Amino acid sequence: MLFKPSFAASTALAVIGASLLGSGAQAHVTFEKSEATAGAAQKMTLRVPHGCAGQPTNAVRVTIPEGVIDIKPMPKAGWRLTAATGPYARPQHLFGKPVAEGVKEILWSGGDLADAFYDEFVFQARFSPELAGRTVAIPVVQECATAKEQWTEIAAPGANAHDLKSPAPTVKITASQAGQAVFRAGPLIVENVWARATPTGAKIGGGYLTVKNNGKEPDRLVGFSSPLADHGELHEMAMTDGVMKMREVRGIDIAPGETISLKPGGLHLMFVDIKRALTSGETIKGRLVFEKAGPVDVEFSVAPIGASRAPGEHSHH
Ligand SMILES: [Cu+2]
Repeated sequence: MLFKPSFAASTALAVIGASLLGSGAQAHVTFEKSEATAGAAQKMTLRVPHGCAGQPTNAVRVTIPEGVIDIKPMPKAGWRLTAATGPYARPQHLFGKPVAEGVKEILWSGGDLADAFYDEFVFQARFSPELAGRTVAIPVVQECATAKEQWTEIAAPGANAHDLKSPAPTVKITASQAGQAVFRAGPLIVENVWARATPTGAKIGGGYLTVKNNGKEPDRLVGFSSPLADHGELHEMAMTDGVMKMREVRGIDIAPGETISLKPGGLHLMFVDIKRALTSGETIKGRLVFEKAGPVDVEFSVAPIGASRAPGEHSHH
């Protein structure tokens, strides 16, 4: 007489499981949302759809990668929560202040999540603006009595994560405002980084941005390079023989509290001897070098040929 009800119960569970997990036959550990915004606090919900080879899950261990800061895991009834901290490979910034260390691992342990059940593990995270445009993998390990499920495989750049057997859950980081990422070097904030598309056969291209100096000391932009150009130069526009022409300058000073704008018709970056045309819609890498703040890697959003402002930037009234 007990057989029938228990059979019915397990069938009902299977149906619940199927509706929660969709059609994936071998569901992976994933985040509920596949995208996150750079720079802002994000709620990250990790979905655990099954145990390890039939065993219940007793612990969930999450490794926090570089550039992911301001971590606050959510406590969970029936689980012990610990967060291990450590130094960052390079300093991050939070609310304009440098942060040298933070949570590197979250561990929910001492729980008992049956293989047939589903649960969610939640934490707050903030993704560095430098991660904008990238897909970040966050490795997770499920620990059971005598087995583990290691969701730690990370696709090589450009490779397809779908080919992995146990992929780390990923989240694609989108830029914070108007499609533009924010880059930081010490007290300097570099924004609105863009370039103009170039006609076929062109040897040079223009790059533009704004730099704000939030520090107390003056700094100076002294160098620019890009893998797409033989070399980079800093240029200004100046009157030569009654004609406005561009010419190279040694450096561009940024006083404390000042914001300088590099824009068409004024100060600008020059991609010199480009290896191919810059194409509207693409993102290209570059590096700025400041006298005090040092090098900072940036990404240029490429606007159409002859554009006067960055992609997504609105005109000011
Ligand atoms: Cu120029």
